[in-house]
Amino acid sequence: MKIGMVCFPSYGGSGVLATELGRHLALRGNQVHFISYNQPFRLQFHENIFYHRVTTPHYDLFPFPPYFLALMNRIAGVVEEQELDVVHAHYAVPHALAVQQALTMVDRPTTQVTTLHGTDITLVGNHESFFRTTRHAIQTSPGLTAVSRDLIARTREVFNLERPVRCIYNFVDPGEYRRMDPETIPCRLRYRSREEKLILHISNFRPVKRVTDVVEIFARIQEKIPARLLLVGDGPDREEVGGLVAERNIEDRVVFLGAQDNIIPLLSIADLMLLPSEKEAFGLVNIEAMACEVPVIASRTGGIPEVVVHGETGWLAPVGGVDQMAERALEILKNPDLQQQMGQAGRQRVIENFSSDKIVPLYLDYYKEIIKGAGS
Ligand code: GMT
Repeated sequence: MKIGMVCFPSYGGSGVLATELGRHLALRGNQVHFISYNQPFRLQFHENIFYHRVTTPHYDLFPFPPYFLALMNRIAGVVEEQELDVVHAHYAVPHALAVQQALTMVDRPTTQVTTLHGTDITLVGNHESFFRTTRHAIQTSPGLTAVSRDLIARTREVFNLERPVRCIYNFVDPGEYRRMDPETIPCRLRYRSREEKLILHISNFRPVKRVTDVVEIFARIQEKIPARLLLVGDGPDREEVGGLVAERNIEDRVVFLGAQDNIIPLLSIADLMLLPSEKEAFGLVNIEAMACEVPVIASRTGGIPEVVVHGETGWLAPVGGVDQMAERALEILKNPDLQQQMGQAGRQRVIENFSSDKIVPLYLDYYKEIIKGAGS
């Protein structure tokens, strides 16, 4: 099959998911064409993977570079030149509409699948500036998937949508995401001493992630046991988080690592993952952690309860419940057997439900179903 992938190339769950999906489809013999303004950051070479850059010209008349027009133009060109069977739009805004409009410009029966990732519905798509276009694009996309059952429910609620939406969860490759022997990781003792517990948070530091809650939870943990906090990622709340770390007087216990490409060594030296988000359609980072046998403490919101099993692979608590999250964290960190048990249960859950072997065929089957529908 020849598949177009339209996604954001930067750090962020939807881009990572699209890139990994493209890679696994290519490994299965499909030809995959990425179309974006930059090469997706985790994209590796493979003979079945192609990258088509979208360039937006600057012109005095345009106060804002018209990326949407350039993107549509590029998609239409690639569809025609490469004779694509399907174009997969990741993130509704603006990709769903860009693909839809591009396909009206070509003389081919190429069809479209759109995947909703979360903030495209809960934060961006429902903004009054985008509401009508987002609703129209997702209403008319031939194929529509969402990354959790909760996101499907939110989409129906926000857009008053009745059309079918297929739930296809995020995935990881458990062959790649597996706990390395911590003794083989050179940076291990740089971030923690042997007596200390290591708590990890990875995100884009947007307000929706509530990274200040991570600091509050950690401040409570380190009062009771020797521990360090490793913060991976960067974004708008970075300054505020730094300020809170200073205010709580825990600068010597917190390490800011910035955005990182390879998080497997970091997951492998971690004892616990914290994700206290306000909203989270799925929480890709939770399955990355679980695959590396790291128990997760997260908020009971969005699609997280479909992923993290309360009391089995970690603990869930209400959004903002920092005291409760700190108590649950201490329960795990003070009990190595429980930590190991939850870690192993997490990995097993990923293998059974969120592995590339289980999920990638679901996308392929869905493409075939939509292509067949478009041809009939
Ligand atoms: O919030 C992020 O981490 C980035 C965001 C994105 O669109 O890149 O992630 C969304 O898509 C991921 C992949 O499907 C999901 O795992 C995340 O839960 C979702 N983020 C939110 O809903 C806040």
